[in-house]
Amino acid sequence: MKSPGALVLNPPLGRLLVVGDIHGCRSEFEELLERFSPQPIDRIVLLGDLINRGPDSSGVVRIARKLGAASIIGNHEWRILKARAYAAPSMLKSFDRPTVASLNAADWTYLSQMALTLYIPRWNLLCVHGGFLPNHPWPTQGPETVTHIQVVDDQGRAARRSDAPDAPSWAHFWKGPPFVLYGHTPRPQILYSPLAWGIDTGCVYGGHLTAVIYPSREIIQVPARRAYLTPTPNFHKQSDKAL
Ligand SMILES: [Mn+2]
Repeated sequence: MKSPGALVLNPPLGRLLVVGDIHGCRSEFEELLERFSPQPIDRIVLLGDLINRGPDSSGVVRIARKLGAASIIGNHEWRILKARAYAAPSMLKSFDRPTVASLNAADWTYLSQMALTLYIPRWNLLCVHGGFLPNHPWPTQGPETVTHIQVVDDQGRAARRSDAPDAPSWAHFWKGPPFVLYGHTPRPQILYSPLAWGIDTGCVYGGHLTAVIYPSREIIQVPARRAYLTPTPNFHKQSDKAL
């Protein structure tokens, strides 16, 4: 299957809103948009995992389409796109099935156009769903790495936090440039590293939906209406501290 493309953009004339993992939390996403109040010269970027786990995946995708938001591909979108491309429903997880059933043709087109990375050189800003393996040039890293990486294990490999709970976040090793905004690793608070901010604050687990506005770097956070899912034990664990 063809890898999603790397997007390089000029800064918008107005503001850029970069939104963390929404996971079907449509009401919280709508409240965030109300607070941001998008103007025609603004641009919206979603950091992937728009779908699954929460109450209204297709509703979130439809808002994203209507807004003309640029979306970065998350591991959830990558998996359902692969299952569709290979006509292999066995690749789906159980919670993918209601999502897949709810998507129309235009939704699939939107998902298939999601970018692997979004880079704005003039702002030295790079957006990605999961992150990057340190000590490898970021533009050469493919979807399996950048949509999945959470931590770096003691062999220097990309790993899930659940497989290596004491391993440091990839962001701990990130030396830039550029500065990275990422999601995928849910934590109760934003993880501020010197050159990377992790803004998945676990809305679907009852945390917050977080966004960063550029160039002001103002933060908007909307509390979850409720916990749609019980958090994993690692959610509240703060082993992956900033430098
Ligand atoms: Mn993810």
